[in-house]
Amino acid sequence: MSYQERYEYFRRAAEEALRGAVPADVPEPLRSAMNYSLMAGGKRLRPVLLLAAYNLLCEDITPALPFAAALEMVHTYSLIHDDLPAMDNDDLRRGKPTCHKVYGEGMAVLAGDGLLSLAFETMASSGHPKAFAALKELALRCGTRGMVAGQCADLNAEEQGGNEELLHYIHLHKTADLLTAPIVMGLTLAGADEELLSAGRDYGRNMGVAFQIIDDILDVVGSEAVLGKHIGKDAEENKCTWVSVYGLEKARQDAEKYTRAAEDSLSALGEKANFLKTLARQALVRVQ
Ligand code: GRG
Repeated sequence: MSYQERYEYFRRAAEEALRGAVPADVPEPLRSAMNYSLMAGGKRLRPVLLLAAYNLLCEDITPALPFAAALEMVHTYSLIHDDLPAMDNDDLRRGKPTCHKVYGEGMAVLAGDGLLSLAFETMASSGHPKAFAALKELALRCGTRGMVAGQCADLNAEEQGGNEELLHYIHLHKTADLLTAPIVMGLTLAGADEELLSAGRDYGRNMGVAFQIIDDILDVVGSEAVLGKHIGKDAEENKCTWVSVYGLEKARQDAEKYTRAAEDSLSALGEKANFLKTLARQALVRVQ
């Protein structure tokens, strides 16, 4: 299978796991609001990362699917809440009106809350023998010392101004934590040893930081039509980004540096790591 075919294989499997994941007895309009954002497309990068990491050790990816779905639920909740007027105040996401524009702010808050708790319900109901360890990894990475902490620093920086230390903290926690979780969860579910888990953590951290640097760059030079969201907002809102702290040129160089570190962290795996290495490279040259 080529890289593209493999990505599509994992993406489709995740898409299928998400279809019908919101239970039928969730009251309306909450159910529609959750499904609206969950099924709005996107790259499905986090589920793909989890399935690829799992697939390094296990052929049949079926047992990992509830965890792949859970990751996308958490990611979607974070996007819904991030788009609210109280945070980034965006009206466009994934090329569509944001959740609160369609369902109202109150319902968007609840749709995010609902997706977050449904993610943990989905993992807990999987019956996988390693479910508890995977669930704990996601709780730590998305919570108050992970993504939520990163978002807190991001909001604070708007008020207080940014600096290098804050910038690294934001990139590590707001973004890299939720890109490291899939790798560690996939490997954990597949029964990896500590050496492989440690390599996976290094890969996720470096790829995650590079991913956010590119996001910062795209907010300056990207295309709104391709990205499906407004650009130029970071500067408008005085955000602490790799571009605002280091400038565009160094941002490009550092994105390359972190991507190479991500690739290198998997070198002991040889050819088996080709998909994840290519994914990190593709993330570097992405336009959306
Ligand atoms: C509200 C707790 C809370 C956290 C929000 C996700 C997030 C943290 C903010 C969204 C804005 C942003 C730039 C986040 C950094 C992570 C990132 C680049 C998200 C976009 O992820 P993609 O590119 O999106 O994978 P798609 O739409 O493809 O899934």
